[in-house]
Amino acid sequence: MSEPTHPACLAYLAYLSLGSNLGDRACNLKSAISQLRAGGKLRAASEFYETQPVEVTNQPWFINCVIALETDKTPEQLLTLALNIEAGMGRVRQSDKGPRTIDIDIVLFGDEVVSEPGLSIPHPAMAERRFVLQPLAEIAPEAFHPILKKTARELLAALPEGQDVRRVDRSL
Ligand code: PH2
Ligand code: MG
Ligand code: MG
Repeated sequence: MSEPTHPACLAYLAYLSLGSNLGDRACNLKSAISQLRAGGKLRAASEFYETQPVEVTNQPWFINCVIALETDKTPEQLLTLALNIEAGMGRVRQSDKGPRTIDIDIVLFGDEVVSEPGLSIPHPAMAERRFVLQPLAEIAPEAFHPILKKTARELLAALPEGQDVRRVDRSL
């Protein structure tokens, strides 16, 4: 991102969606969250939710959560950190949207809009995904989608029925 729109002195509030459906899912999320602290200040972390797989449905249920990270990194730097954490945790990209030990997606980055190869912010599918909107609305109901001009709370309320999302005990 170029200088005028992203002065290095300004911190942005980024929302990241984390998901795991292989191995010890809750443990994987906790490990990723602690590693993401390298990217800024962890301002909030949602509860953990066990979620029905969507889009590619013949795979194990996920555990998902959303965190808020105050960061002075650029979106590209934050993406690089996320990809490095995924790789370090042994993520193997076997199939698009298939099973994974850890997936870290930037869903919002302040009210920035980013459209680059490999990085689209807001995340293009966030408005259709209960596994993103429910934890996001839990920690930030007023988080604002800069293209759809709607809050997380409004997007969640507009979702059709379906997509089972159940809060789970973090210690499980
Ligand atoms: N991620 C996907 C595709 N489908 N379903 C759930 N419940 N949770 C996810 O994190 C998820 C998914 C692609 O990233
Ligand atoms: Mg994803
Ligand atoms: Mg991803």
